[in-house]
Order: sequence, then structure tokens, then C-alpha cells
Amino acid sequence: MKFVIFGYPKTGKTTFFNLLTGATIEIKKFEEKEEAPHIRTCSVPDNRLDEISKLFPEKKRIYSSIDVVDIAGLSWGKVKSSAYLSLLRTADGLIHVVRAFEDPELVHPQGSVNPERDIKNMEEELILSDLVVIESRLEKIEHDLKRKKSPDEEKEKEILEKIKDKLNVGIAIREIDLNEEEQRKIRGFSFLTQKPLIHLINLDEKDIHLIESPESFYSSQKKGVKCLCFCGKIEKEISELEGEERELFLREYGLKEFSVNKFLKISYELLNLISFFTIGKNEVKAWTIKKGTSAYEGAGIIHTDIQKGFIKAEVIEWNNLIDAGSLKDAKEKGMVRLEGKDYEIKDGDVIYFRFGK
Ligand SMILES: Nc1nc2c(ncn2[C@@H]2O[C@H](COP(=O)(O)OP(=O)(O)O)[C@@H](O)[C@H]2O)c(=O)[nH]1
Ligand SMILES: [Mg+2]
Repeated sequence: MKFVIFGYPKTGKTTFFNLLTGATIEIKKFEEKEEAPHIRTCSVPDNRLDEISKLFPEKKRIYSSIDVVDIAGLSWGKVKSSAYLSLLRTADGLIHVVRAFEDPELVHPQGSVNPERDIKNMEEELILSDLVVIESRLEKIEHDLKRKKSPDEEKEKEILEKIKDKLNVGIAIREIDLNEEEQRKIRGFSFLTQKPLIHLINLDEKDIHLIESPESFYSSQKKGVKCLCFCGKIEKEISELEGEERELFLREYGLKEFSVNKFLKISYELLNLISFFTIGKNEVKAWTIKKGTSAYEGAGIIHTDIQKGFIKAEVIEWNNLIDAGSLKDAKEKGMVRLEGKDYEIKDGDVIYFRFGK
């Protein structure tokens, strides 16, 4: 899974990237030079894996991970021609960082801080970037169709025109109901407004009490879009503290947890992701999959050999395993089920794949 952090310049993108991935990229106030994208892997904390892992203290604990990319700011009004578009297209999820903090030294390109306006504008710019792609494709198809009939291209034209009409009235592709054929036809374009989107509001310190109230900045309930607040400045300071002090300061500021944890939860929900666990010879491991993944597909994620030789999946819910106290006891009590290839993996399943050579 890959997330790309993007937004207008100086909104706190790299600050959030550091918080999320534990990177220590220097935050510069006035550096104007375009920086190369930062790329890191972020391991996803999971209490369930921690609990399972306690039953197997000799085995290594391996969290699931996501890839995160942080790009330089996109100039106001110029998103559709940005050099970073191709990078944004590779994302499974987009993280749009929005400035809500005041700083007289950092002049906002629009002259004032107004997160609602910036969100609306960015949503429009993403729509525009998809429209540019569609228009150029339609031109090409029309040109082709004049020379030669092609039912395939006729169909594609029909779908693209349908989407274009929606985009023209401000509706993102993720909000349009598309059937399977339509989805298949447009997959190759990697349209930006088809991707799940999280608006991440970087609050001013004085507004930290709004951290649980993203709806005060973004009230619309669009399909595939979520909004979340964080406070880059304060959370960065707290993240630099150790153990107990961290907890103390989080509470001092009235924060329940770091926003990155909330972010991970929300992004899993938004992208329809779940986790299952495996207990290997040397390690206890969490795997992230799309909801709806079958046991057979899950086996393939671990290793093609396991998929090829798939016999059965031994499955137990993680909390049942904890209750049983050990795999052996769980098996003796009949708590471990045998499932076939078509079994749909559930969030929190602990799975052992039986396979032959
Ligand atoms: N006051 C305040 N300043 C912030 C906050 N987050 C980032 N900044 C400042 O904004 C500037 C740009 O931060 P950075 O994370 O590099 O933003 P980017 O350009 O979007 O990657 C730096 O000077 C930060 O100190 C915040 O929550 N509050
Ligand atoms: Mg940056």
C-alpha cells in the first residue's frame, strides 16, 4: 500500500511525514528549492499482534507496513501541470495536508489562512487534472474513430464522456457508481479523483481543542473522502520526548493519542484494509490485505509456493487464541477451524496455511 502526502507549499507535509514514519528530515522555514520526494516505510502498530506475540516470546514480531511518499508543495492553481502527477498516480491513497496554522512569517500564497477554501480548491484542481487527461484521450479516440470503426473505443468514449460530465459539475470519480466493465476500462488512467483521499488539517496550537472535530473544517460526507486534524508543531515536540514524559504531555494537551494512530485507523477503513496474522517458525507477523481477500489469495501474498500447493487454511480468531493461551490448547479445544481456498479472510484471523509441494 502506498500513500502519497501532497498539498500546497508550507502546510506541514514533511512535518507529518516525519511523525508518521519516524524520519528526521529537517523542517526548513524558507527553503524554496524543490526537494526530491522522500520515501519511507511506516510500520503499522497493532495491539493484536503485540498480544499474540506474547504467547511466542522467542519469535520475532513483524508489523505490517505501508509505503509513504512526501513530495514538495504543488503550486497554487498549477496542480494539473505538476511534475509530480505521475507520482500521485501511483498512490493507493492520497493524503492532502492543509494549513490551518497562523504564522506571520510564512505568507500564505492566497494572503490568508483558510483551510476550507484550500480544500475546496485542491479538490477542484484534482478534478481539473483528470479532465485534462480525459479530454486529451477523447480527442485521440475521436481522431481514431474517424479513420476506423472500433466498438472498444466507442465504449471507452461513452464511459469517458459520462465521467467528464460529472467532473464538469464538480463530482469526483470516486463518487460515481461505475459497473465492473466501466471500472476495468478506466483503470489504466489512475485518475486522481478516483483515489481515496484524506484531508489532513494542520491546526494552529491555539486550536488544539478542535483536534477531534474535523467536521468544523470539512462538513461534507463525500464517498471515499475523510478529514482528520493534527497539530504538527505540538505533536512534533511531544514525539521528541521519551516514554512517560510523552504520555504526560499528550495528556497535558488533552490529546488521546498521536494523530498518526488515528490516521492509520482511518486510512485502513477508507481503503477497506484488514489484517491477518501468521505464526511462522521464527516470526509472528501481521499482513495487510483488502477486505474480501480469499484464503487462496492470502496464501499467494505470503509466498507463491504456499498458494500453488494450497491444501487448507487453519484459522482461529486472534482473541480466541489469546483466551486459549496457546495454539496447542486452542486445537485441543477445537477452536481452530479448517477452511478452504474460497474462505474470505476476516480481520484479526490467525492463519496457518497447510500446503504441499
Ligand atoms: N505554527 C506552526 N507551524 C508549523 C506547523 N507545521 C509546520 N509548520 C511550519 O511550516 C513550515 C513548513 O513545514 P513543513 O513540514 O516543511 O511543510 P511542507 O513544506 O508542507 O513540507 C515550517 O517552518 C514549520 O515550522 C504547525 O503546526 N504550526
Ligand atoms: Mg516538505
